[in-house]
Amino acid sequence: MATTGVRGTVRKIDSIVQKSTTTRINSVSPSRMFLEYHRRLIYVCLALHSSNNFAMGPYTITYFGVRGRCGAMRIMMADQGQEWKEIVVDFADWMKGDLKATCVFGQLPKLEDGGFALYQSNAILRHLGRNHDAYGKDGKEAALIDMMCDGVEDLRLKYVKMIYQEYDTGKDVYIKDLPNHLDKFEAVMAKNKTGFLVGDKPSFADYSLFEVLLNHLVLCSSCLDTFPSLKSFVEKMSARPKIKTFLDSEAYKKLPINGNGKQ
Ligand code: GTB
Repeated sequence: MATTGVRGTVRKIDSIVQKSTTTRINSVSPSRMFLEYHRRLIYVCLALHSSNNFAMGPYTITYFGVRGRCGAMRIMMADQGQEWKEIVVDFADWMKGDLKATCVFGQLPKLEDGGFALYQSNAILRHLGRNHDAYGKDGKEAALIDMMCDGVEDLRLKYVKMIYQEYDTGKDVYIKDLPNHLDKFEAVMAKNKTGFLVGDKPSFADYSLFEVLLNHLVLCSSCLDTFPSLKSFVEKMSARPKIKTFLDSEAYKKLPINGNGKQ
């Protein structure tokens, strides 16, 4: 992923530099032109580096006062040693509609990275993955990380549907069926042997899986008992010093998992 990003940027720089060199320095000698080309390339690189293309914080999350769709990104930023600000939106204020009207899909969360605004929690995780080198070492790892993130999203959507739409009638059935979903993650985790889904360090998909598993342990404390690799994954992620500090913080503990109080 990083390679693709750099290649894309280099192509962009090339086209900018080519335009400027052909329009302004086509009357000088080839050697002078070569030097001028590279001088301008460095200026463009510096300009891009200090623009939003390479922005890495300060981040601001705008969301409701719950863990919900922001749990994974918060854990990821904490583990990466990245500070962020929170704008907590009161649901009654949200219902007035003014903020909703400004959101691309009429929903939160929103992440601001400097002057760059982004919606959709998984797009935000990917953005953080790119910024913090948590998106695999090459294109194939990045594709596998995308696949695992989409797998976590499928499970998260089932969980959210049960929580918000059928908690009283569907919780027991959901818990009974849960092993049929967790076994897929167990198989991937056991096969990789590094303690992470893909590669040998945490990716944004690991943070997403970790957070969804924490929620499931609240729903059913024994749900990982038959999944040793997932159980060990949760224990090791929870023990990472910056994650531990975050999970132990009042800021984290005071937030309900979901917006309707069910968990
Ligand atoms: N695909 C999107 C993503 O991944 O970011 C889904 C985002 C989403 O569902 N956002 C919900 C939202 O903005 C909040 S998460 N809802 C308001 C709307 O659609 O107008 C679920 C949620 C619901 C209620 C509360 N609450 O009452 O505090 C908190 C969170």
